[in-house]
Amino acid sequence: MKRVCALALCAVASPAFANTYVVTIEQMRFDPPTLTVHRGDEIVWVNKDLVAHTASSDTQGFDSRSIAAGASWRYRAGTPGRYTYRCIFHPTMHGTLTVQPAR
Ligand SMILES: [Cu+2]
Repeated sequence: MKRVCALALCAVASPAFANTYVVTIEQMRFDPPTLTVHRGDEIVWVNKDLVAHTASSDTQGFDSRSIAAGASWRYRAGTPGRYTYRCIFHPTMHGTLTVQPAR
């Protein structure tokens, strides 16, 4: 959690009160697997594996497309709701992003 806070401080430029959260993809897992943010916050999925992954909402929420090994993908949380997501390459990889209304 410390690392997340440090990053949030670095990236908190805009908009006011928005935070940045990091989801690490490592060993075929999203870490943390569940995350709650507020509308306007940014989530960065960082792929530390040696293969490509995606963070693809099971509904129409968001889709990173392929995140190459060592790359990352940034998403600003929009419409509040609970979004389950997966890696389209590896069906065992699941995560949940909950977006609450803006602060
Ligand atoms: Cu994957």
